[in-house]
Amino acid sequence: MNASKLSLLFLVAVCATPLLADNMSNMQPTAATFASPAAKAVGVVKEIDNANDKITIAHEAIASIQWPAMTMRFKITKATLGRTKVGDKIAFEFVTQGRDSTVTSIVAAK
Ligand SMILES: [Cu+2]
Repeated sequence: MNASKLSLLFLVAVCATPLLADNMSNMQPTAATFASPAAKAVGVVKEIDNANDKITIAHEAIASIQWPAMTMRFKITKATLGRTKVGDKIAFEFVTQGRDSTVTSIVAAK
């Protein structure tokens, strides 16, 4: 078998693997399957709802996803929230899935 046949076989093997994985996971889509790519934004924390794992952020316009500035609620885990408190100015990343937007990271902003 020559080198080009070998590399073709390799290519076929690599391409087939994700298809198999997709079929296996069809019955139970994960969050990652439908989530948009992470968007970055800057805003001020208006409210933290610990009981419901939600945070309200007055965020600036987000050009990458064509969102205007607004105040809205995001889902957030306590681990991601960390020591964030009301009044903090933050730079954060989030993903949107259906009607839910979930904050995936937060750092203090100047
Ligand atoms: Cu918004």
